[in-house]
Amino acid sequence: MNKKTVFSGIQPTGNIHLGNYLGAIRNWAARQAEKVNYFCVVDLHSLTVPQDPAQLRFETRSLAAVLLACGIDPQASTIFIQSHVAAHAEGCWLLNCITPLGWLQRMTQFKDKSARQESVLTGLLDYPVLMAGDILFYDADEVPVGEDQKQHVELARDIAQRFNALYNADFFVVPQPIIPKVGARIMGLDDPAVKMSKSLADKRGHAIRLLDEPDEIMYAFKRAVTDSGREIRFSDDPEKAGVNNLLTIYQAVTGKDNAAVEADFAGARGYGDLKMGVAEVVIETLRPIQARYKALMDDTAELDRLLAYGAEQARAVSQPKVDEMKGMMGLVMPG
Ligand code: ATP
Ligand code: LTN
Repeated sequence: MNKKTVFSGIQPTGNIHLGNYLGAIRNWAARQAEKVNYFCVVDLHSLTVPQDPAQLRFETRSLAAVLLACGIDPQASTIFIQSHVAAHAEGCWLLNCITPLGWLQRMTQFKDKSARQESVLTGLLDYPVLMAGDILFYDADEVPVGEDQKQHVELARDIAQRFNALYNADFFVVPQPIIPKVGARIMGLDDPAVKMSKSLADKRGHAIRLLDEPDEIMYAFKRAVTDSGREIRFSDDPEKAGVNNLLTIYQAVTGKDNAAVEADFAGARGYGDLKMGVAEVVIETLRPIQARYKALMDDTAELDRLLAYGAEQARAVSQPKVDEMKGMMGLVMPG
């Protein structure tokens, strides 16, 4: 039986949080055996906004350790750092040269992020082309992402189809975005109208970071914004977005259905009990992950060895694909 190929990318911009775990990493780990998997720490993507070099270096290793701690198995999957595989940057250039500028200017993430910055880097505009290459150079069929990245995967589809049409070949697989239903969008605890996000996670009380101590997790849940009522039920009323978010987190962590989740809080005296209940299940879920993370960061030689092995496997797939593209586009191959 032919297994589907899945490509997942995550940026090492620090502050990896519960939204990333429930919306992305956890689902990646769960499906490893059924698919051919690539897990990529996309450090080149992080350069699209200014970075402190020492911090980026630390965060890249740290994120790789988090992924391994969350259950990504280097025997079952290919886990690697994007910049270790030169085909990504090289192939991005080739894709740039068939991608119309207007496609990139339309991207909502570019419009949002560039509006918040004084000086916008070229890399930020080009970000979705680099991402398209990540996916296309591995012939990925599926790309698990949160709702916010769907437009970028659709752009990767457009780029794949354009290349195939221009060179009259069935060369790139046209990938599908895979969006998980539960936990697809975890909102900020301090403001349930915005998604929990790494870039806001330095603000105390916004996010649960995967490496937070139990006390800090308790602090953030205790201060979570709710509403002036006392009804604990799922709801799409914007007024009740805070309570809905807490229930969504509880549901994603416990795997219970809506009715069972609401039943667990039927006897609650108020939102205080809800917050404590959610905090407890989150703390217990993160405890073993944190222990495995610490062990990996205490032995970086082993971590680097695992990543070198992953890069070698990734190169063996993506470099021939990019070399073939070069030939198709009229570049002379070295003799
Ligand atoms: P940034 O704030 O820099 O945009 P981010 O927190 O959105 O960062 P990404 O690196 O963009 O994190 O995303 C990593 C993965 O986690 C992606 O698949 C993304 O869709 C998913 N993800 C991010 N935030 C959430 C969230 N709040 N809920 C569910 N999934 C999320
Ligand atoms: N843009 C994505 C990260 C990313 C990615 C990818 C995701 C880069 N390359 C390839 C899936 C496939 C983000 O910020 N979440």
